[in-house]
Amino acid sequence: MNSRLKEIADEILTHDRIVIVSHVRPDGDTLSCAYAMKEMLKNKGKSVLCVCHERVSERLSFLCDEPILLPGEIPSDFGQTLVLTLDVASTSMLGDCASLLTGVRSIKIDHHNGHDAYADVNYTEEKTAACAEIIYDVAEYWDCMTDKVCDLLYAGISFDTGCFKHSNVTQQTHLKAAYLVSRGVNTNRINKLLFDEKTLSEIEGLKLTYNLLTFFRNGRIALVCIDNEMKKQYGLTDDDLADTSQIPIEVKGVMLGITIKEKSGESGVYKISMRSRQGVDASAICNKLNGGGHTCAAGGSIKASSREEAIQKVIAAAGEV
Ligand SMILES: [Mn+2]
Repeated sequence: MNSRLKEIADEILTHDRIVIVSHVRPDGDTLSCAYAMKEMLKNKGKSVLCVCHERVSERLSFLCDEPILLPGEIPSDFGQTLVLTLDVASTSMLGDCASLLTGVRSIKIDHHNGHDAYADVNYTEEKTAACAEIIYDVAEYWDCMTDKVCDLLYAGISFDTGCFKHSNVTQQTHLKAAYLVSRGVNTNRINKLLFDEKTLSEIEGLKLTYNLLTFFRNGRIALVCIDNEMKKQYGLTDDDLADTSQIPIEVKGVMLGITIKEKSGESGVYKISMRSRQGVDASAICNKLNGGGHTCAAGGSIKASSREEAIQKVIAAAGEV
């Protein structure tokens, strides 16, 4: 572990009351990091709360030993002296948790491209596949690898690598996972819960996604766009559609896979998720669409008056890059 991360880890331990923040639409990495960090700090006698802009989906709730708090639910007398954000690339990814950073010491630990230095201390490892890999280093440094911490770190790493399939996987990723497996992590159980078990309505969401696949630029771009009317028509929630981002890029020959979903309750706002093959920088395209992320996986958000307009805007941005 490098000396800068050691310094940050040392500083965290100087605080006794800590709020850990996960990013909006909390995923398996941000949650695993938060709950592993909470476990370690609790074992060191600290008071810790895990907080997020919104609730955790049912699928990922197995990662949380107690429900995540919304920012407004932090007891007014908690008296945190540190806010620690894990896997949160930018202010917009903090959502309503952004206000928690005013008037209190803040540390950001992350692994996304781009440098939104919204905290007092900003630590980013861009080449690291999962934020959980960074928290792994902290756990090792603190000598805090309990069974529970090992389970959570494995889940975070597996989640952000698509079960070790994405191009972000490195030798380090496997070495860290191998150690966690040697400690007895039930990889089969965790990976099943993360990737394989789907509800019937999630299957309906996948069916709709496959049906809506459209191709641009001689089949090099595959796109799916789902608006609120469609969600209503098919009785689908956002959770039912959470696993669809990977589908367009699965088509052979596609270099850029795009999913666009109108935000529930915010008509006219479209969230974009992109996956790309080598040579296509998804984060550069998403930078043009009020977002960012990794080279091969990124996201953004636009306003459009119709589904067609949303598609047109996104394809135009992709064309520029
Ligand atoms: Mn992550």
